Amino acid sequence: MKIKGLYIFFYFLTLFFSNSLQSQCSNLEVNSGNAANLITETIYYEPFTAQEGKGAIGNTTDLSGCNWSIDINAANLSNTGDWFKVSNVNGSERMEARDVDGICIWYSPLINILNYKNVSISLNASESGWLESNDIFYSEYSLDGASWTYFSNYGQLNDDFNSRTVTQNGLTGSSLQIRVSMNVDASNEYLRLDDVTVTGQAYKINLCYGDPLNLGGSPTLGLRNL
Ligand SMILES: [Ca+2]
Ligand SMILES: [Ca+2]
Ligand SMILES: [Ca+2]
Ligand SMILES: [Ca+2]
Repeated sequence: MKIKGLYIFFYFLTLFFSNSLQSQCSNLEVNSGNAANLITETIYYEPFTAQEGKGAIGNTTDLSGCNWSIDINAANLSNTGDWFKVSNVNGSERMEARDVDGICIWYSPLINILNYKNVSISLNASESGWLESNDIFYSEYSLDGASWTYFSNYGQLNDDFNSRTVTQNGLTGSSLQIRVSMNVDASNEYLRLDDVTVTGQAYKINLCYGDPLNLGGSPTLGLRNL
């Protein structure tokens, strides 16, 4: 009778622990295959929503509340009909250049991309009016503070390009900054920037407390002087 009682005790003990372990680890999912846990996340997105009027109009600049900046030192905004500002175009706010007579530059903030691989940038470039070859829309990035580099797809647009999605893929580093240079020289010519987006891939995995995780590499043995 004693032995039978012990069996029943261990049976319920086993039942209790197996149930509690199951509930603890219900979120554990193991995927096999190459890079199965890589997911794409949006790191930075600028749609210029609710920022109408931010930027420069004539000789007045207002960037309050913006995390981006501009440089209009090379431009000539001679009256309030000349601007490099956020405008509402067909219901969507965009950064817009009109009659600026010199290079205007839009700068993104410094974007932290340290924990991501395969970082991609995309932005929407568009124009309106009859543009010429000296009306330009250049998109560049700087990785880890290095020199400015044109996006690989449509990094240098000019003349009547209509609308383009400008892209750069496959970046890896610590920090990223984007700048867009525009120049148009007539009041019926417009260049517009919208939806600046940075995405990257990161490893995501849920682990239960006590589960082993091998991150690769060789373990090293440290000996302390006792
Ligand atoms: Ca927009
Ligand atoms: Ca002007
Ligand atoms: Ca055009
Ligand atoms: Ca022109």
